[in-house]
Amino acid sequence: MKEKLRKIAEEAAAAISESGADLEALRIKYLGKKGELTAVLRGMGALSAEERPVIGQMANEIRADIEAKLESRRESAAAEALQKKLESEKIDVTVPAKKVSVGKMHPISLVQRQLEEIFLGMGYEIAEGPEVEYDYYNFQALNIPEDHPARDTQDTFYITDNILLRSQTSPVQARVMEKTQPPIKIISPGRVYRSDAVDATHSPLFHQVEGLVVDKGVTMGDLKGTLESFAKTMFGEETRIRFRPHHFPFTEPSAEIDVSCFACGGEGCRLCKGEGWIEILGGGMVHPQVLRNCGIDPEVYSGFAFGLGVERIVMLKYHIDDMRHLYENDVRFLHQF
Ligand code: 2NM
Repeated sequence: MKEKLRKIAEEAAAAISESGADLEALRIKYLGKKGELTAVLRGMGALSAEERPVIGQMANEIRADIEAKLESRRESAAAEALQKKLESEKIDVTVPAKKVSVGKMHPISLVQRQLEEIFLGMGYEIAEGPEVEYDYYNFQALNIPEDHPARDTQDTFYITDNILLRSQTSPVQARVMEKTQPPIKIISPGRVYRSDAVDATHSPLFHQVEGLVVDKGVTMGDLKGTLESFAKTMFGEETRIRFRPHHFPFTEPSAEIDVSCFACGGEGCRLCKGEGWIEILGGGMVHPQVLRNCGIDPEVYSGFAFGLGVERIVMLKYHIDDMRHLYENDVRFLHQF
């Protein structure tokens, strides 16, 4: 019997130390209810009174030994598994991080924001409206008669007879005047559309910022002061402005407005084509008929309005000679701003 126990102990030790051993299966094999050691203990009834305690003690020691070996192997297996996991999941925190590539603002957006900031700083609010507009707001309300050349299908994208893509942002201002009584002080930045062929200075889609102030006692002097202040902030303190008489259907009187060339200071250079002045704005006093169309009494209120093309400012500011660069979205171009 001792021999048998010794053999079990040896076998068990060998099996447990084997790499990849199924420890739970071995526990059942040797120590389980139907295990080999249990079988030996069951047979103890046949032993003599002297042998029984000796064999009993030996069996208990072997059981304890097998248990200890199993436990120790379990621990080392767990440690090994952990080590493996740590090895396989190791990260090198010193590896240089992947460069996050951050996009850039498009130069049109950049200049539009800058324009917005300047006018917000002067107390204007930003007004927005639909790009798909009624003929009424785009033309009729603004005193642009049926036979005006601006209405030609050559110039305007019509959706139906009375719905079109807005050709200016002034319809936004007509809408604001229609639903608000003065004082009104807004700018309306946004996309506008004209049926123009693409070339270095034209695009069927471009951007405008228009301004409108309506209140009691608003004069052309207010318009001049406003635009002078704007020009100095936008192009530098030394900038001067110049009004030249012009005609717009929605303003009377109307003017085209130049700024002194910010490249040469007025001497005449390539940028201003030797003129010393650069045309960037149109404006004037809101036509009384436009106020009336929008439910504002021109006997009580007066207003000024102005407008500019964002692309033109972008091109002047960044010395871009072809408008197409602004829409092709070549990242090598866009990256420069
Ligand atoms: C310009 C030039 C002149 C203008 C007029 C109006 C409105 F709605 F009040 F009648 N908004 N914008 C205007 C006047 C725009 O852009 C060159």
